[in-house]
Amino acid sequence: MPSNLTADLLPSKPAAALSGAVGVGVAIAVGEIASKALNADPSPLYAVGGAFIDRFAGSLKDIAIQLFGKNDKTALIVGTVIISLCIGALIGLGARRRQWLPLLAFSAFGVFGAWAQTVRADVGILDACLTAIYAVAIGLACTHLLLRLATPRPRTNLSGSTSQISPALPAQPDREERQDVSLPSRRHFLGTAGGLIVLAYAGVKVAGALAGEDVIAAVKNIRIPRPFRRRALPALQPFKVSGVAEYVTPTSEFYRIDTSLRTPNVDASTWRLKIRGLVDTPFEVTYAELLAMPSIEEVVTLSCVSNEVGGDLVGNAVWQGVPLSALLERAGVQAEAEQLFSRSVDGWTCGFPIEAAADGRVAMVAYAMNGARLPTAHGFPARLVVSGLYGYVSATKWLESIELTTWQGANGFWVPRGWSKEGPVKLSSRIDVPRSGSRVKEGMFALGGVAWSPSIGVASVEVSIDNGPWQAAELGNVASEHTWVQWRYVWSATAGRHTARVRATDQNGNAQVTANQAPAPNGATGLHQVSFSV
Ligand SMILES: Nc1nc2c(c(=O)[nH]1)N[C@H]1C(S)=C(S)[C@@H](COP(=O)(O)O)O[C@H]1N2
Ligand SMILES: [Mo]
Repeated sequence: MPSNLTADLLPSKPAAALSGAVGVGVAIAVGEIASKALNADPSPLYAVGGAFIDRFAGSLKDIAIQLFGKNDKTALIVGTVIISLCIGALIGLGARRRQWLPLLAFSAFGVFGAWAQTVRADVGILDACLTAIYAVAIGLACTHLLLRLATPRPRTNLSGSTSQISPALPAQPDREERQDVSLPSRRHFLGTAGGLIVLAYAGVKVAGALAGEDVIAAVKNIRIPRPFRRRALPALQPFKVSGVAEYVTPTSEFYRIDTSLRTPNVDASTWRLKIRGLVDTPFEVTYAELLAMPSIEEVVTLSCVSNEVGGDLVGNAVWQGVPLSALLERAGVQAEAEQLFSRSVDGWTCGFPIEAAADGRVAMVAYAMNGARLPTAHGFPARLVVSGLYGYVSATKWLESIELTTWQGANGFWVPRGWSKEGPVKLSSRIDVPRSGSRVKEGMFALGGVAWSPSIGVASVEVSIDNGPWQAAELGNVASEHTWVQWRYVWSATAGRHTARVRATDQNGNAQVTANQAPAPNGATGLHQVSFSV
């Protein structure tokens, strides 16, 4: 039974699968560690996840994709790891009979990771190759080590005769010799596999903590200067309806939307903002230089094009930064320039007509939000804030460059993915109180909410109960036309089921669009309605 012998000298199938999976797991971990050590962000794992978003974000035209909440992202990374481990298990199984297979398959993994790092994000080719080489070499070594530990060996010095197996000329041993095989130690194998998993996991954790500490240390010393021109907040609001969004959204509650799988940790000491393209004098500014320029402070409502009618992807914050006009003046914008196109350190892009940076509205490179340096999640060290434009065409976080170009010269990230090239914010209003489905007490009751049309301003808000006549709501105070306004409507609640609708008119006299339209391709329209009972 020569064929049995061959089988006996192979690792068992579960052991082989585990060897391959552990090797791939170690390779992924080494990729994480190496990219931290080399400061080559994103790591191969995250770059592959990011490449996936780039590729598929638009083909699924669902607006949920533009939202891409935090949980989806975790799921994407966990999914990528699980798929990789499964492929690793297959590699291990294949390696039982084809010893060359792991080398080939791991190399393919390495090339794919390095490709994603260099093409999807601009990690340097050298860093990407080094990361891939470390990851492949160490992962491969682990797989081979485990496979060896799992492989039964012929005992050599028993009879001093023919128990030696040559791969080229398989021996045809008899029954006795078949028993001259030392079975691998299962304990030794599992112990080694477990040890490697623990080491890999610990390595990733330690590298992450070390990298995080650097950034925290660097950021601790940042002092935000006093703005050259302040914007006063309304001293007092004429009313307060509990349950209505606060006038200034606390930073911790400010919505967050971006395609980045891991918030870029930008080192402010080496960061440069580049201004280039159709300008007379392209230039760069450092973080310190940016902070030293005369700055403005403005209250601006930012909103996401994906916000549904009644949705909460909108927030109002105090932003401090350098007016775009000052930077553009210094660069000297040429006559052919039509579009202000910006790029983030993680390769995301967007663009808007250059007029928006010059028509007097708030348009700035912001470095502080609600009185503190920009949080990482909202674009540290600097981002764009342009009043009246949806975030997807204007609000580049982790800003890296501003390029002046023609309108045809470039398309932002979302444009080829089914979203309009121009994205002015649509006049919108929302009911915060009562919540849909809630129950309120009989008698005098205040409905309330917010309405916004940044850069134009809201002139009036009206409420209709049970499809009755439109009634004017009271409006709160605002810092400027760039912010939302809180509204209140006091109503005498009668027992029963009711509906309330809200509509707004802007400072130009335009009424809110009542026809229902989904967020894609350029923002939702329709009136917000809630149903409640008394
Ligand atoms: N680098 C980068 N900047 C970005 C995005 C992104 O995906 N990447 N998304 C934009 C979108 S769609 C919106 S709505 C705003 C949201 O800003 P916030 O997360 O600070 O609320 O950021 C914009 N800036
Ligand atoms: Mo957005």
